[in-house]
Amino acid sequence: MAQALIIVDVQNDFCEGGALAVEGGAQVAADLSEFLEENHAEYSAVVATQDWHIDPGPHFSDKPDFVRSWPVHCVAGTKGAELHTDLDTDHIEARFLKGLYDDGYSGFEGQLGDPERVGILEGEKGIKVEPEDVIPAEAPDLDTWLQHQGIDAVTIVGIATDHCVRATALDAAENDYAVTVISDLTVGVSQDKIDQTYEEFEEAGITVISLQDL
Ligand code: VGL
Repeated sequence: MAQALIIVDVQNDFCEGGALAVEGGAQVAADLSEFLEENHAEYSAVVATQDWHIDPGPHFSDKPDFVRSWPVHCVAGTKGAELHTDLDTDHIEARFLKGLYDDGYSGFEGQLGDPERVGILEGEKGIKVEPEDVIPAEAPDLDTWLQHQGIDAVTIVGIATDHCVRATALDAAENDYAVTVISDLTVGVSQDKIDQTYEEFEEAGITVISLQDL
């Protein structure tokens, strides 16, 4: 089996000090860097997803319920939308940007883009670059890209267990990948919803392991 590692939304805004901080987010970033150093060669591909909001409608709210509506976070092109500083990006070969104009919970809604090009293009051209300009019109979505690489199994880690990790893992199973989630390389928002998520994973045939099982 050709296996990809999908790192979901390990972004500044989802870690301590960010606009929608999930407790333990920065620790996941650091632990993932260590994990990548030791294990990157086990994966045919290592990719990351990023929440990349431009105008996501009711996903943003002044009175968020933290279930379906959220404080403003991961605005495309801002520091909060960048991958967390403690995450070593050396082995990440592709980024998938999602949620430009909607919730974008699942990485499978993401398209290949290069978020760091915003600043570079602005420097080169001396003009304001729209965040969506870093996603070419013909950019593949995550499923198309994985298929092109011959990937048939995915391991999913990142933030948040009960939202974007959940949606990405369920979509991966739906798209017939063999799916593994490494529980201690994820962190979530609400314990009730995390427990519910693990039940859904079991029903969907998703394997949940901890680092010790590796
Ligand atoms: C997420 C809440 C709102 C996530 C994204 O990445 O899990 N959670 N938007």
